[in-house]
Amino acid sequence: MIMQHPEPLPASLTALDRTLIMGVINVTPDSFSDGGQWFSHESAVRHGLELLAQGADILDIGGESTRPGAPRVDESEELRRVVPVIRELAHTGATISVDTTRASVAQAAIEAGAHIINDVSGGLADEEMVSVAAQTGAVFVAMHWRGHATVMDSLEVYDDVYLDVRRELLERVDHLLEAGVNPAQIVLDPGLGFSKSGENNWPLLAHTGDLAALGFPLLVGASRKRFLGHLLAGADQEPAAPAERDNATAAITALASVNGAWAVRVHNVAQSVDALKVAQAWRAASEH
Ligand code: PMM
Repeated sequence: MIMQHPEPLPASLTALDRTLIMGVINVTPDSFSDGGQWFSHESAVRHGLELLAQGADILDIGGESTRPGAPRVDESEELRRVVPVIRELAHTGATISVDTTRASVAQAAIEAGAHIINDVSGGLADEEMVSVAAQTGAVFVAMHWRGHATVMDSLEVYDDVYLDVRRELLERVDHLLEAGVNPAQIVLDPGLGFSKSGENNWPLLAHTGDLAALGFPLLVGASRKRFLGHLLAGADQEPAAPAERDNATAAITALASVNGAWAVRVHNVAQSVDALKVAQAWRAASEH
């Protein structure tokens, strides 16, 4: 028996008058941008509290690295990493998202207090996932995905990256609706960096407004990704290190917001809070 989440998503998360910030907590030893930093239970919880204090609206907690080439983690290890952290942070009243492609982990996370299933595979990796989404009523982030981290770099072939991603996202929507998921539960995400070469990411960002206009809230996850490292490469062509990509990430936060993104998924929450203040002031002035 799958548990229905006892509380609906807070109204502040469904109002679309401002872009929300999803702060990332990777409870992993090997994520590309912050691997190992929040691997212990205590450091993950402490980091979650810091992100909330900085202004995060949602905490996204994941136990499996999606870094290109990363090996898969056992289900029991993934559960051990994320469930206690979710339970403790959910107790503070925070809105929690679980970053997982496994139905069993999504279900356990919801039982521990999570409101949102953030499935980078959009329901493709585990055929049980769509039933968990349908039966729990949790918000479901369907990200554009073509394969696990071990193979994803070999799958970056597109005729037109925007049209192909758009079509494949709408196929996920059809599948979710057929499985009984309520359209109000669905959030879409273009999956920046997942089976996308550096240049594939920019047309997707440039089409943020069109993707947001599909009728589902749009989540944008550009934070610290490789394509930003390449953009910021110095004269020696060495990509900028992940922690040096936060200013560029904040610029994307502002631009994604003025183009209608529902939320941005970021590591550095404080910088994106400032970027969103700029975007909000800009939008407010253009409405007069
Ligand atoms: N990117 C990563 C992990 N999870 N989830 C969503 N919805 N969108 C993303 O773009 C996304 C994600 C990879 O980044 P990380 O390893 O720094 O968490």
